[in-house]
Amino acid sequence: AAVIHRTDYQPPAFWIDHVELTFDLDPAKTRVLNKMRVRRNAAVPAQPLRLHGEDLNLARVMVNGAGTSFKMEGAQLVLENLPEGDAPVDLEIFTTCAPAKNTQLMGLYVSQGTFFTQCEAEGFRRITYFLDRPDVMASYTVTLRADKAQYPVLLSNGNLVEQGELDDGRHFAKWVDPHKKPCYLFALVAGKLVAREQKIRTRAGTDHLLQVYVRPGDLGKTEHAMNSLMASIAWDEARFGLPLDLERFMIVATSDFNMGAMENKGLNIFNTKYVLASEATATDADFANIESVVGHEYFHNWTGNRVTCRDWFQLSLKEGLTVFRDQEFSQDLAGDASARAVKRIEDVRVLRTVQFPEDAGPMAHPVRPDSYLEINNFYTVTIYEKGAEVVRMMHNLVGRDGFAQGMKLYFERHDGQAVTCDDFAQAIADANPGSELAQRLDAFKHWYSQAGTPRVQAHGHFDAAARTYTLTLRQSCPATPGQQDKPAFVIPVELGLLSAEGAALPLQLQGEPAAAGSSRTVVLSEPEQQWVFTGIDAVPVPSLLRGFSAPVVLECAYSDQDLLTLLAHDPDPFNRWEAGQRLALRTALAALDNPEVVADAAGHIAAPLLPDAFVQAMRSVLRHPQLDAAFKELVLTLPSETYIAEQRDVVDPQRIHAVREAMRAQLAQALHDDWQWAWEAHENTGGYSPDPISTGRRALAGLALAMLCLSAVRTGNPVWPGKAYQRFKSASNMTDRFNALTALVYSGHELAQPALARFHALFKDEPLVIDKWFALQAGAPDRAGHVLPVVRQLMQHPDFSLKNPNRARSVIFSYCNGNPGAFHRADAGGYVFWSDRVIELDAINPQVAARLARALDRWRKLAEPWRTAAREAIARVAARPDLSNDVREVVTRALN
Ligand code: B3K
Ligand code: ZN
Repeated sequence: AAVIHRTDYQPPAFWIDHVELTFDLDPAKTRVLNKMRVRRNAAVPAQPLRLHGEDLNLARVMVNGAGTSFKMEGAQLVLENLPEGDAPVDLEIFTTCAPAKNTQLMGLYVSQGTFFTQCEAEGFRRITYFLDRPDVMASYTVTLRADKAQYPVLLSNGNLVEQGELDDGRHFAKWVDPHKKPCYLFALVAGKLVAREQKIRTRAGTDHLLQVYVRPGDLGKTEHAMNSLMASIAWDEARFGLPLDLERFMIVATSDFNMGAMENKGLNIFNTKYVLASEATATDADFANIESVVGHEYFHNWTGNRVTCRDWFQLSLKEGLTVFRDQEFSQDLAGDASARAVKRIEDVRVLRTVQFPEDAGPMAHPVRPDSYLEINNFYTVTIYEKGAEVVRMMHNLVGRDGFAQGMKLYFERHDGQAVTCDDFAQAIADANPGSELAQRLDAFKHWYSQAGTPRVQAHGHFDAAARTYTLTLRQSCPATPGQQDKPAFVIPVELGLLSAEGAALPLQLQGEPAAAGSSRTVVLSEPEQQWVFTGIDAVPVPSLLRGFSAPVVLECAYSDQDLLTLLAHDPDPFNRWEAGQRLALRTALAALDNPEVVADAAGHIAAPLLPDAFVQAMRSVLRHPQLDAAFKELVLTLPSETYIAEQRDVVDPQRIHAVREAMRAQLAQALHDDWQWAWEAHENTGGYSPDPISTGRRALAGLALAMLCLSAVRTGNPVWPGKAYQRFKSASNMTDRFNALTALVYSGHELAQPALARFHALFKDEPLVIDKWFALQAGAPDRAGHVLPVVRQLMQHPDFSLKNPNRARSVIFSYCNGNPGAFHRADAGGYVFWSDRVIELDAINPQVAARLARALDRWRKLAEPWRTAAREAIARVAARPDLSNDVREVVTRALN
């Protein structure tokens, strides 16, 4: 296999205008008749037609109704003798494939007796020979034929135009998709499914049928998904003027799916995890995820489907933009400024704990990558979440209305086309002439081409005599693979200034007529720049990068007192939270460096690490009369082990775990009475509703209970574990029940075992809940190395299966990717386990294996003995001759 380079892009030699597909569906051998109308692309020199194919059995090729000669070049089917000239040619290709054997879940596969497809990025070639590239857009007519008793529901993209009976108990359905689309958006589903249906009339007055298809027993869990879909449709119309362009919009859920969901035109296919929810089986987080994933896939209907990517290097064109849109959707639905900020903090937390490490590791790549071996490896947090940050910066630079204008221009120019990230940025800038974005567009686009997380160093200088405060910002960006020196980024820094008492100060820049509001954005576009604020009477506390206005690491020599001031008074909730995180991080880093801080044999650090002022500040937040519970929960949650590790050049994962656990235990004990108050004040949220206020209350109550159990275990007091067990048994919703279970398991109390057994018995027929049961145990804090044996045992459990991605993730990923304290064992047992699973999974499902392979991305940072052991484990995987491209690319990059 060869590396593909962005700059090698060539337009296709042929267009495919129309496709007529006929499927005879059979799990062992499905027959696919593909009739295509192709024509030469007159803009490029004449050349043979090369069609992609993978794992297909080719039976017949015909050109304009007659047999033809062809040859195979590797997996490609090459037709050298097509008629010259630009008259359309009718090509007919007949192949078979074996869906039941398809464990990769790419192309056509069977899940629990139902047929599904997944074609993005390059799965369509596993269904038929085709020009499997996103810039070839065709209209589709699809006929599905199958046994009626086993496959009563037959779905494909677009509109159902005909259906009827065939011989031998078979039936058929014919679907026509009126919209041209790239083949990665093709989908079919066939099986025993039932649908929740909803008819809607949009603002524009058009009627549509919405359907959510699930397995028969699951219909009762589809209400939230349907509500989320209706909300998405209304939102896109209201905020961006983008209407639903289909008579019928379908969502189908499957329990075997490689990722979250897929935006196939008019026929979204979803992982059940992002569709099914009831208060008894799904947590608040599940409800929120469903809302955002349903929104995300729906929003792709315009950003991705109507306007798609020219090539896969432009993936963030649709993904970054659509993540931005789903984030905004969730914020708009959440309501007030506080709820919006909570969502923003959660999003930034993901960015910083997952994307920042990616951007500093061996897989670092620009938002628009330059090369890849396997495109599936580039469905990353950089393409998605950093890509969304890039769109957010554009949005903030041109303003909300300006951005809406830019979107309008983007669709005016490019509807029905396959375009590039440049086209998008150009449209936003052109719609906003004179904006900061338009003025610096070329430099701004470094965000697309340069990998790595920029660092911004801030320095303030107060001049009492001149009554000025001079802010100096300096930027740099670490080298990343293939990129040493990088020109300056365009970095919008939203900021404010506070007095020592926490009052907002005027933000009048030297030379400006009058003070603007109490928050404004300066744009750092040089390696170093200064801003002079006038009319400042005392040393201010700068509140920088408000709302996380750019995806950078901000370094500022804050005193503890500065941070306490920000934590208590910053009107920007993001920075208020950030101040608390900085204080906690500071303590963690100091403890890591302090040789006097030592853990005992059990890994416990007894000495108090957190200063009184911090504990006091946390108490004030917890008891604050105005702050929302959701926000309090975020502030009272310490930075993750992964985030702490990222701040270090050399990482001792065990020590980080011990330090963070000690900080947690201290907070648990020092605030015991406050936690008790928090639990009592928030535990009763009344009837279940997944709204932000009740969600926040449950989150804070859950944290309080966890803290109370933690300190109870340390003091030997049985009261709170007993209460947690009662709550676990009596809870009327999954959030409260699972929080109580988690409190018992994480604190290591003996009641955890009976609770786990009871939980399994209660939910043995709910696969998504059993996933939680597995994940909780594999992700639990390690005590004397107990987690790895537990994980090995869990893999022997009758409910475990490596073939089901959700289940594999719930055990293996929760341990390897989500539990650093347990995974990084000094005896290398975690790494050996990891390498075995990567190899095992690769034979089944390379995409899932390659995700797991990323667990040791940051091995170079590890202290000994972990570093050597990790390198050996990666080398062990790399030594396998038969690896997929997916895993090969990840381990090769890791070792280079
Ligand atoms: N576009 C799909 C992701 C496809 C991943 C293929 N390996 C889901 C999404 O981003 O909406
Ligand atoms: Zn997407």
